[in-house]
Amino acid sequence: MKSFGLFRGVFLLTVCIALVFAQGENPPKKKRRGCKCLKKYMTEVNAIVDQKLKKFEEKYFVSALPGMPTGSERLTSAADRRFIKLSADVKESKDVLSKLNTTIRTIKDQFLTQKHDVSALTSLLHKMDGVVNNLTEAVHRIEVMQPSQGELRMQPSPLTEISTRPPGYPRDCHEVYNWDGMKFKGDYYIMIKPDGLDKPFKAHCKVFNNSGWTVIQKRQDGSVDFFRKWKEYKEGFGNLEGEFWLGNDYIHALTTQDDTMVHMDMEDWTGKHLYAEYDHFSVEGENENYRLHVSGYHGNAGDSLTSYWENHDGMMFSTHDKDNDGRYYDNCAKAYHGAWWFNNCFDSHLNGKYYHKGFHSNYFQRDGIQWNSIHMYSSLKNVEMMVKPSDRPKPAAKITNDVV
Ligand SMILES: [Ca+2]
Repeated sequence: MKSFGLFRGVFLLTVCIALVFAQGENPPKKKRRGCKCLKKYMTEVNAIVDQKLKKFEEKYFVSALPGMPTGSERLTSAADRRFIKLSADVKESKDVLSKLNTTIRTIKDQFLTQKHDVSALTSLLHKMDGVVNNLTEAVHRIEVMQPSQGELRMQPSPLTEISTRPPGYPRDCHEVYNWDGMKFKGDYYIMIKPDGLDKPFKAHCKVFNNSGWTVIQKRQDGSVDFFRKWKEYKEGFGNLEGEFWLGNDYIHALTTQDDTMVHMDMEDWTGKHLYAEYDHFSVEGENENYRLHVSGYHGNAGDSLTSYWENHDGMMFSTHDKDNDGRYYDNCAKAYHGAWWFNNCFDSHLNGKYYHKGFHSNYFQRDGIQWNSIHMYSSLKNVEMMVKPSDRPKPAAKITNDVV
């Protein structure tokens, strides 16, 4: 109130002084009217100022804050309240903005830090996917194998099974699998010691079809020469992680300690995967020239080991430096660049020459990796031979009517 009255007084005095000076600078030609004239001017100016202030109040405050007191008091209180409220709003908004700014800066820092690790995280996620898949498979297998409550009482506990595990090296890969040493599908490299051997050797073990298989032969890229001598086939050659022949002495030990089955995985150059499995497969010792006994074919590759046309069952092993084959006039190993249980000469020969793209140098030569029921005149791309104890019953002994 006080400040507004003072303002009006100063304003009127300024107007009067201005009028006096204006008259002094431009003296009228007529006679001066004196104090009456000044009083009249001041009254008129005062009326104009009041009118302007009233309009200002009505325009900016009365309509916005109805019901408030009139006059300069209302003007001041309304303006103060609005100012205080606006100040509070601004302060609150500033606080909110400050917090938001801090949060955004934190998120930005975290993003910049994590950006460098995105590729590593992606790789880790892929690996975790693989682990999760394997675990899912293992859980599924456990669920399938889980015995009923009645069976559970009859079974030894896992602890008992572990305590009965024999000391020393496993006899083959399947034994490791049965000890739960190979939980997941894939390749393993394990020291094994079949019966009859003085010392262990490193084997390539493979898990599939809920079994642990010992790999005895592998072809995949032609990196290893298979045209080798008797001694090399006896002891084995190549690289377990690439191409190799395990060795006839090891194969003999593996296939005679238990009734054994063999599985042959094959792929041709069109990408077709085929397999042949024989329920009973054994190889005699060196003194019998590693003679082969094989029977019980099943699979989708066709039987090229015990076929009518060229039966390899009962044949001895032959290399180019030791001819034990069934062809009296020729050396099959030498003629077909490999080593096998040749008859006269073969219906299958998985140790032949590796031909990239499968074509022989001579169409009729047939010295490649052959399984005739798949292809007669082209060589295979990938081969894997593996053994495990047979889960099929042995064939019944032949009944004879001989009179004793
Ligand atoms: Ca011969």
